[in-house]
Amino acid sequence: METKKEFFLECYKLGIIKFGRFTLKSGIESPFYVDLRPLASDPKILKKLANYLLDMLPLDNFDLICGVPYAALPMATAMSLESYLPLIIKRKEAKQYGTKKMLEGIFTKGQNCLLVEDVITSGTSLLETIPEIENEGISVSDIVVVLDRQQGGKEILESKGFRVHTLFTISEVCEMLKEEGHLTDDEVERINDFLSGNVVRFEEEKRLSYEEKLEICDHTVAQKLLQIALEKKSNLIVSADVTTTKELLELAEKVGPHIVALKTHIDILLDFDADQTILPLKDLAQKYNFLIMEDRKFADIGNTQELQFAYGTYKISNWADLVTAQVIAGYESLDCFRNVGVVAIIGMSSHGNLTDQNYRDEATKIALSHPNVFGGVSQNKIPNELLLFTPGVNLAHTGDGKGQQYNTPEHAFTKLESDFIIVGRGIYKADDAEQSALTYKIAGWNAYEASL
Ligand code: S5P
Repeated sequence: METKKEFFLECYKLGIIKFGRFTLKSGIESPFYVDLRPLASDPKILKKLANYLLDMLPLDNFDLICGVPYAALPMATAMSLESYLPLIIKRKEAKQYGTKKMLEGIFTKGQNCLLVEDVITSGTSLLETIPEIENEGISVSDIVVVLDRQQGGKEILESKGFRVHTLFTISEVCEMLKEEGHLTDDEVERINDFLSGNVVRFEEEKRLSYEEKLEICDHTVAQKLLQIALEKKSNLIVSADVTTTKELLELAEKVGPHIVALKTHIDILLDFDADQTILPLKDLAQKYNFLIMEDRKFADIGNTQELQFAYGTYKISNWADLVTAQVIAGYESLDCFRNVGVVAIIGMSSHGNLTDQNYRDEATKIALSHPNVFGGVSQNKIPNELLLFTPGVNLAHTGDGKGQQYNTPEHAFTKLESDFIIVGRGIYKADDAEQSALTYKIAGWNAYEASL
């Protein structure tokens, strides 16, 4: 014979209880979350559940059975099928037309109805439901509940004269899960704390510092960027979206001392020339100790990207330390980026972009697993194993009228736990680009320190 515990563990496998940190409807933070609806999707379990519930009850007392909508409806139906107790259905809202009835089915005044509820917390929803049934001339004496969250509901109903039969209590369930190794002592303690009415404090997961990131990010380019960040006390990348070599080099000269990397869109230069553009840029990178990040956002099949990376006018593979790449063409499309670090485009900053949660999740999986990738561009948090680059940063504007959306350095470091901010027009369009770079550098570093 299966024990009650074995039965519960079968139910648990359907995902009916989750542990972690949840905000309840009331705004209270709870260390667990219960949703018994999945039980109805497993017919064998639902049937067993019905029999467990029926076994606890003085069945002769009841003429009818009714579930509190919606989660308990399939439970009450299954119990009716197993016991031949006639089912009535309680509406959530009265019908707008016709009879305006709250109860559907066949019943007569004076009958006694067994009420079925999936979870009882404070008891409020039962206290609202019972009068609606009683208004139809039907009496309620007993309530059967699958799980008691032990937050006072059972006691309130009992004090009003109802008999409340519960199959499981949350403490009993936690005990069983602890015995099976699904919960740690700490978690059980926190749950008990919560159940005794205390506000539970969740340990905030701390963002990682650059020193800590150095321990876990082993790509050589990631290591270099992190070391430069620590040496210069900077997390600033300037986006040099200028159209002539002269402007590019002048900007690099001005902002070089304050940045970890200079980001280029090399194909917007009107006068690109490997000797005139790249050689002096490389010298400045060495002089001021920054890396060169070509924001090419590759987005093609591996073979084409390989050609775009190493051939053509720009021969990016000859000079870039890191490049950006979409991951839309899949894992193998990234194999061609040898000898550089790749920053994957996971989420974009522009209004109406298509990088929704599902896309970002899939892109993150590729970024995490590909050895050439050490970071991601995103407007959302990404896993600690990757360095997060956040563009769309501007202290003076919230947008550019062309779809770009801006946030502050505080937002990037505190909300997104970003590692590097990318600033374009906020710096190269400023009257004094050097001064502006310094402003963003200080704002970025202060925001990073504040976020630790
Ligand atoms: O989602 C993105 C990704 C990138 S790399 N949003 C972006 O704005 N970028 C780049 O960051 C963009 O191509 C530009 O070079 C820079 C932002 O420039 P700004 O002038 O708007 O600061």
